[in-house]
Amino acid sequence: MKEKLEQIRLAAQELLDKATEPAAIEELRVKFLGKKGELTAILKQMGQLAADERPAMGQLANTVREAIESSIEKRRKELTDAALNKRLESERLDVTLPGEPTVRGELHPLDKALEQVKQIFLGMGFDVVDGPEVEFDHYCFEMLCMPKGHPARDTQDTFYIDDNILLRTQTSSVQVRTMLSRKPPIRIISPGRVYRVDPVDATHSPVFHQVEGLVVDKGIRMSDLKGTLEQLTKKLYGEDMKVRFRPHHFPYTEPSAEMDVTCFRCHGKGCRLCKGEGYIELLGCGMVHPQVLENCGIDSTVYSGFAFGVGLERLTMPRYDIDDLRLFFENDVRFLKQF
Ligand code: 2NL
Repeated sequence: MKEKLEQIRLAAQELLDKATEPAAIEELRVKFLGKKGELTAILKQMGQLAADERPAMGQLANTVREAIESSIEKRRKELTDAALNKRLESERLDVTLPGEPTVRGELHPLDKALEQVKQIFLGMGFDVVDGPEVEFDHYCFEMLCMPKGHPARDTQDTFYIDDNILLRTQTSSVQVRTMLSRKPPIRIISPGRVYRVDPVDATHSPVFHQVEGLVVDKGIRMSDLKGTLEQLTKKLYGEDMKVRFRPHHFPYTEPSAEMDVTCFRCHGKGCRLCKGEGYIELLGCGMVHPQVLENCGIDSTVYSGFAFGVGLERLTMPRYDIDDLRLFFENDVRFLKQF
């Protein structure tokens, strides 16, 4: 029996050394140590032994069982380690290889210009306010003294969703919404995308960007309007820039004006760009019409205000010497890289 046990131990070791799969090892365990296994079979024969031989043989059988068990565990671990190493090897990453360079983009020139405009107005205590591009006719036209059929609507034709909903033609609608929801003093600018029915050419686009500004408080006067817009001009284009105001008409301001700035090309001497004037038209502005204040629930006998509107493209083009509006929207990197 002693020899038999020794044989089993050797046989188990030999088979284990040959095993290369976890499944084979499990098979082996059953074959030797299982209920119907070889070692178990031997143990069952212990009864036939003389009583004084049993303890020593029992101990030997246990030693053999433990030896096989620990060999199985050892082999199992060897196999899983080998499998892991193989996987690590095949999935090895060379972290010293040069990476794929990420091409870093830049802000669009319009975004850069807008950021600058925002900073200028934030510095003067204005809030930046946002609003919907799909807007009610009511906020875009009616509240601004342009009822249906008003001739001013012809020059600001837009895309209608239905009779009362449209793509906004100016961000005045945001200012109206603000006057309805806040109490004076109000100091805001409302930049954003606006829409007009205009065929595309070098100076027109059905989609462009506008920055409107609005101040409402007690005692706001034309001089506040002029000072604010002069400040904007000097901060944007340089301290030597001059502004001038010409009378104009908008249904929502009274009086209304257009503001010109020193010609960017000739610096005031007169050239082809400014048609000898020395000035270039930049924006429209005026004192908020008392009726607009009243429409928004603001007492026009107590409060007054000024407002202006300017195209962001128009504001940006002379700064970077861009002569065609379409360049902004074509997203040609050769153009975009220049700023
Ligand atoms: C332009 C210039 C302008 C305004 C916009 C405005 C807004 C409110 C009340 C009164 Cl809530 N005015 N905005 C004022 C003057 C000019 O835009 O050329 N528009 C066609």
